[in-house]
Amino acid sequence: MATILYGSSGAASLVVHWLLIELGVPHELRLLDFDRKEHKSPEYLAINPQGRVPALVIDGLVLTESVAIAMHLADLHPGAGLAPPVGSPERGAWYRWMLFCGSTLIPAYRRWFYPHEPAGEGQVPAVQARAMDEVESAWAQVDAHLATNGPYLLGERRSAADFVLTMLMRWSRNMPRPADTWPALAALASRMKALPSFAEAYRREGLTDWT
Ligand SMILES: N[C@@H](CCC(=O)N[C@@H](CS)C(=O)NCC(=O)O)C(=O)O
Repeated sequence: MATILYGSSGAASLVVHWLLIELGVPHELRLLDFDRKEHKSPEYLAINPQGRVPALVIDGLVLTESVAIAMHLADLHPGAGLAPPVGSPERGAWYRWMLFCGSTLIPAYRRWFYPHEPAGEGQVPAVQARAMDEVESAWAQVDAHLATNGPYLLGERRSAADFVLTMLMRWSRNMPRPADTWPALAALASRMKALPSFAEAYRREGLTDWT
C-alpha cells in the first residue's frame, strides 16, 4: 500500500504525520516549501485544489482536511484504540471533540494566521482581535472540560482527538496567551509530548520549539 503525505513543517499536516508514526504506517513524507509557493503549484493543486496541507494519498485515494484524515487513520487501525467503537457514547464524544477542533478551533486559528482573508488588509487588526478571543475562549472551555473529565478529552483513554488538540495547542505558542498556560491543557500537552512518536515527528520535520 502506497501512502504519501503532503505537508509542511509544523502545519496542519503535523497531526497526520504524528499519527502515521504512532500507528506504524509506512509512508513517504513530502514537505512542501511554502516560501517557494510549492503548495500553489499546478502539480499540487491537482492533488488538493485548495492549495493547503495536509493531503494524504493512500493508494490513489486523495484525502484532505486534517481532522477527517485523523479520524480515518484511527478507524483503519482499530487495534491502536484511538477511535471508540461506532455507536458507543465515547464515539459520540469523540465526534464532538474532533469537530470542535475542525469546525471551531481551526477556522479561528485560520483567521489569526491569515487575518486578511475575511475582509481584506484594512480589517486585519479587528479580525485578529476577534480570532484571539475565539481561540482563548475555546481553550478555556476545553480546559474546564479536562479539569473535570480528563486527563484526556474522552477521560482515561487517549484517542486521536488528543493528537489533534495537541497540535492545535502548539499553534498558540506565540500568541498572547498560549494554550498551555491553562493547567489541565498543560497536563494533557505534557502527556502527549512524552510519546516517542511526538519526538520522532518533530525530528523528521526539523521542529525544535514547544518541546
Ligand atoms: N481545514 C484544513 C486547514 C488546512 C490549512 O489551513 N493548512 C494551512 C497550513 S496550517 C495551509 O495549507 N496554508 C496555506 C494556505 O492557505 O495558503 C485542515 O484542517 O486540513
